[in-house]
Amino acid sequence: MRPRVPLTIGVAAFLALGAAIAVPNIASASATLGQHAAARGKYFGSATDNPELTDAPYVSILSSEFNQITPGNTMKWQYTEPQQGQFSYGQADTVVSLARSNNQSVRGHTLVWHSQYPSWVDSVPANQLLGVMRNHVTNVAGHFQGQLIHWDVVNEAFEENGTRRQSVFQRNIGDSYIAEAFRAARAADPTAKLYYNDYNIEGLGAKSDAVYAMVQQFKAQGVPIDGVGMQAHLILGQVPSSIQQNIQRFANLGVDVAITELDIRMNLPRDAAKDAQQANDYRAVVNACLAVTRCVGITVWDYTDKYSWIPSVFPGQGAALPYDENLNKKPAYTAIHDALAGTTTPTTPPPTSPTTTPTSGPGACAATYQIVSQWTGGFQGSVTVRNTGTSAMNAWAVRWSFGAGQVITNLWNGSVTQTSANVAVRNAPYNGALAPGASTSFGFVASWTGSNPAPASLTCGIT
Ligand code: 9MR
Repeated sequence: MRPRVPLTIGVAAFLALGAAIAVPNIASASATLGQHAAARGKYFGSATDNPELTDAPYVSILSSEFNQITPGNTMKWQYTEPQQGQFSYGQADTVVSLARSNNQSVRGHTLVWHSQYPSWVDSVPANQLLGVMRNHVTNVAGHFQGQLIHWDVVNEAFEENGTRRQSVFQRNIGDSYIAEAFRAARAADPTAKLYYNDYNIEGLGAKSDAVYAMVQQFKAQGVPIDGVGMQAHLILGQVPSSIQQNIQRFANLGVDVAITELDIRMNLPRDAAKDAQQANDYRAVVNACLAVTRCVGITVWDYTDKYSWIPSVFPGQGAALPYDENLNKKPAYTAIHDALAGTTTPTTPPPTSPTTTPTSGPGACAATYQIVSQWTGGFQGSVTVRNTGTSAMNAWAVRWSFGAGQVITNLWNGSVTQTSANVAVRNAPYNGALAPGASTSFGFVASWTGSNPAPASLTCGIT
């Protein structure tokens, strides 16, 4: 990657002054896509798939560059309910726990789709399919309850002309199947935001009009929809010019929007001109999302050409992602990075050392506070909670007081309340249980002005 000019100037000025403070942290100057997105109140994520997780260099970038993960396949019906009533979550759990260990949020993909479902579904009598679909949604969303930021509840239910796709669900249940799936998902996981997800709805057109009309109707009827996922499997040079306007019109209906499966394919082979066009295209998509407050984040459909789905489905096309097959960054990466960085390029180093308050005895725990990255006006923090006692814990709570007006804007892997300076974080439903010696962590993004000292002390306990 080319050196960032502001860093070069900053270091030179700093050296010239001969200041006697710590050298700026180089890592903060070349912050990750996830860190820059967080600084803009959004996420930048990647899809991944279980077979790729044996590729250590791949996992290293996946784990560090992105702050959101989508399992590309293993939450789909064919994996999660391969036989009727027999649920299987091992592979999806692997992706979710990897993401959690890296402080990344997870989008659930997908509960009801006309593709990648097991053949037994086709044999369910028509008058039983609604119950079968509800049972699937209830079990799968229930299994991951509290662990996901979003669910793609229904995927790709419309044709290009805006009519309903004649899937097995549409044919046997009728138009109401989408609303029914959303209701079942809300009941099973009240904390995940519920999305309708589709492709070719990034710009204005017949298909996005049909989705728009559905969302409008759901809002009027009280059907629990929270967001629209625009997949954005795009073609080089063909980012719809109306993309920002289209995102905004959905936002104006009172739903969030996410770019869920972004890739921009080209006719192979790559060359410099195509790479430059692709960089422009990625920049346009990122800027469109940044321009709309309710556009909450962007996910690339895996991050490297090594694992892209494109060449197998579109022969002769590919090179659609921001890293090449050798995991090298392409011009598209730099374009995304710089668009996300905007005016908030991190310039200040993480200023603090971790603060730890160990305690001992039954039910005792220790909390360690760390600033992961910091930029003008904001920072990402992480707190590790360790059971330092001799018996298992089922719940924990960590408290501290911010010393300089910091305010948490987003926290994951825990639930937070902040009353002026006082912060209390309790475990999420899935990370309260800690054996003696075991630890877990939660992450957060917060704002700061003036200075950002670490809290003087933290307390950790079971209530
Ligand atoms: O990336 C997925 C690929 O590994 C699968 O073979 C394919 C099967 O259809 O599904 C891919 O992901 C799709 C996603 O779930 C929905 N939108 C289109 C994506 C590309 O096909």
